[in-house]
Amino acid sequence: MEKGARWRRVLRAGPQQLFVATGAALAAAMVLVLAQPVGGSTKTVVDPANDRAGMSAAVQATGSISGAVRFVGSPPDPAILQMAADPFCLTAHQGEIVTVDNLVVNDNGTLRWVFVHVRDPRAAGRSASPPPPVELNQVACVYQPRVLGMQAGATIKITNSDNTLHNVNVQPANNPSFNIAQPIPGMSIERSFASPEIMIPVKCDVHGWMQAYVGVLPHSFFAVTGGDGAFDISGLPPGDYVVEAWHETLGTRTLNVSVTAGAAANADFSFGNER
Ligand SMILES: [Cu+2]
Repeated sequence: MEKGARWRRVLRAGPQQLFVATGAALAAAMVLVLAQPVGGSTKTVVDPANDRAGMSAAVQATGSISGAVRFVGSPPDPAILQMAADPFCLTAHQGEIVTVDNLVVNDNGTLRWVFVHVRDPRAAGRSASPPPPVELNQVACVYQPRVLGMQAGATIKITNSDNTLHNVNVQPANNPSFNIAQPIPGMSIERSFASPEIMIPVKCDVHGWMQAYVGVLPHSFFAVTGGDGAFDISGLPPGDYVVEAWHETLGTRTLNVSVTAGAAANADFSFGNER
């Protein structure tokens, strides 16, 4: 019922009903007053009957893992991409030098496109259902992004933003494969991967240089490094974890990390061509 209508009905009511309505309003006001923090601090009262396995405490008392992924040594000169096979791709990058981005060393000496994830964390802290959707786009004959993470069961939307033919060729090891042509700009498909898999390669058979990787995990504790090479994984229950950094040409590195509540544990990875 609309709020005003309810009060109009109350005002038209007799003294007895008005007394009941006023009493209910007073009780509601008292609840509001009692719910205010006392002495400037907020205290959450947990009913033990509804707090099976201490879930409320676990949700509140989390920590994070953050760090950077460095490249040690002299980065190789990146190879230049030849896009002449498709005039659309060539024109889209007119005046640019496009390099193969399978090993991108940032200006600060860190690595881009590293998939960092927590191996086998405990069940606590998994994200809500359904997990958030992700997108993979094909723009100027390059995948955006090159590396992305998602949760098992989430939707991945794959779009062709180009006025040329791409095909999305996905050949996972633990999930069903698919190979779909997208000849028209704006076309998109939506898929999902039920099983965790690191990493699922995505490629285009029309443009041999087009390559992307999708990491699928049963939880939300992952990140992909960008132009600053840094990552931050939050919401972890306190405990000891193995954190893995994956790079498509340099392999994987692992670190043992202890997470405490309310703190950021450091995990700096190093890859390189000098060991
Ligand atoms: Cu393509």
